[in-house]
Amino acid sequence: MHDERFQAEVQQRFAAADANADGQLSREEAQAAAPRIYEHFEILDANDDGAVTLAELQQLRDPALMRQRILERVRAADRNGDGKLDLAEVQASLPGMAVHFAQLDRDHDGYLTPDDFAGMGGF
Ligand SMILES: [Ca+2]
Ligand SMILES: [Ca+2]
Ligand SMILES: [Ca+2]
Repeated sequence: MHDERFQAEVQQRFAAADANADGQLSREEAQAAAPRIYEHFEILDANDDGAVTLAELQQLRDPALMRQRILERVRAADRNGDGKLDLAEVQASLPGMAVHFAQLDRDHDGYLTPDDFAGMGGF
């Protein structure tokens, strides 16, 4: 929370990726220049408006909030309600993450669970 160097770095990377300098990263901007943000776009876009702002990134540096947000997202994407996400569910709701499904699925059971997201962050 008080890591100023980290903050400065995030701000710098954010500004570099914000091609139209509107203070928000669209999905396209993130995909082009901020792959780590793109991968987690739907989670980082806390208000679901299709754009990630610096404020949203900073808010989710709080591990407790991040965890809560992930759980919220997993629940929303989990269409068959089995508590985990298969590739089809991820593709439908979290397209940025679908690209890295195999990597994220750390225990290789073909599903993403909240535990698979536990090490996330530090983007
Ligand atoms: Ca932008
Ligand atoms: Ca947003
Ligand atoms: Ca499911």
